[in-house]
Amino acid sequence: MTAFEVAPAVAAALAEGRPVVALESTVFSALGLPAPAGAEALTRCLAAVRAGGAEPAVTAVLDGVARIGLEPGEHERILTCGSKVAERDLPFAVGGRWPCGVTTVSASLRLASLAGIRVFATGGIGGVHRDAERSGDVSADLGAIAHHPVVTVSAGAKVFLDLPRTLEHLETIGVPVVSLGFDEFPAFTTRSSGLPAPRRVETVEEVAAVVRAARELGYEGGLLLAVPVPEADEVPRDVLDRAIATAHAAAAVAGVTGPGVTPYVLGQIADATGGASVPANLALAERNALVAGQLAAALAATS
Ligand code: PSU
Ligand code: MN
Repeated sequence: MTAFEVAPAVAAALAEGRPVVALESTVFSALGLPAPAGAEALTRCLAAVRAGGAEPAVTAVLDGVARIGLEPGEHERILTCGSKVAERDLPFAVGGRWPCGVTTVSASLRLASLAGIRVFATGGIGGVHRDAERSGDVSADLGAIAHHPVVTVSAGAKVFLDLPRTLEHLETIGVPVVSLGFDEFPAFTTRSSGLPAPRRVETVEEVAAVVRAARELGYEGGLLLAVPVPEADEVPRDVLDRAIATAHAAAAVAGVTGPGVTPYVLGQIADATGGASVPANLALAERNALVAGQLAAALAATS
C-alpha cells in the first residue's frame, strides 16, 4: 500500500524541471464554496495555473491515498467530499483508508513538499481567530507555512480573522511575508486591511529572486506571497464588516468550534452578503493561481 501518489502529468513535469503549482481542495468543496461555485473555482484555477505557465496539482485524499494531482474524472469526488483534512489529519485519512478527504492549506503544503513542488496557491490562509484569547483557535496553516519549503500564494488571511494578530504570529514564527504591487497585507475578499505589508515587491521575478535567496541562505521553511483580490471583484469593507458580525454571532449561537468554525463562518458570510462574497472568493483564488503559475515558471527558468 502506498501512502501517497503523484499523478503522471505532475511527476513528468517535475522530472523535466517544468513548473508545477499545488492547489488545495477544501476551498473547492462545499466546506469552502457553495455548489456550484466550487466546480467553477476549480475549473478557473486549473486554467489560471496553466495560463501562468505551470502544471496544476490538486491535492486530496482518495481511497486512503494522499494524492498530488488528480485526473479530471476524479474532480467530482472532491467537490462533494465533506471530510476536511488538515496536516495532522493526514495519517488518519491514509491509515484509516478514508474514501475521500479534502486537504486544507496545512495538509496541502506537506503533500506539495513531499512531491518536491515549491509553489502552492489557495484563496485566503487561515490564521489567528478573533476570539483566540478565549478559544485558543490559531490555524495550523501558519505553522505549516513556516515549516515547509513552499511558497504560499494567497489573498492574505481570511477577513473574519484577527488580521493584526495573524501578521504578528507570522512574524514570530519567522515567515517572510510580501505583498505583490500593494502597500497593505490584503484582507481576502476586500483589498484593504489597513495593515501595512511587511514587504512589497512589484513583479513575480522579484519574488523569485527572494525565494532563491532564501534557499541559498539555508531557509528551510516557506514564504507567504499576498496578492489582493482584483479591484472589480472586491466586496466593500462595510458590507463585509456587517456580515462578519452576523456570522460570528450565528457561530456562537450554533456552538460551532474547532475545524467547523471556518466553513461555518464562510457560509454565513456568503448568506449575509447576499452571495457577494462568493464571486470575490472565486476571483481571488483565480488570481492567486495565475500568479502562482507565473512564479513557478520564473523559478523554473532560473534554477
Ligand atoms: N481559502 C478559501 N476558502 C477556504 C480555505 C481557504 O478561499 O475554504 C480553507 C483552507 O483549506 C484553509 C482552511 O486551510 O480554510 C483554514 O481552516 P482553519 O481555519 O480551520 O484552519
Ligand atoms: Mn481552527
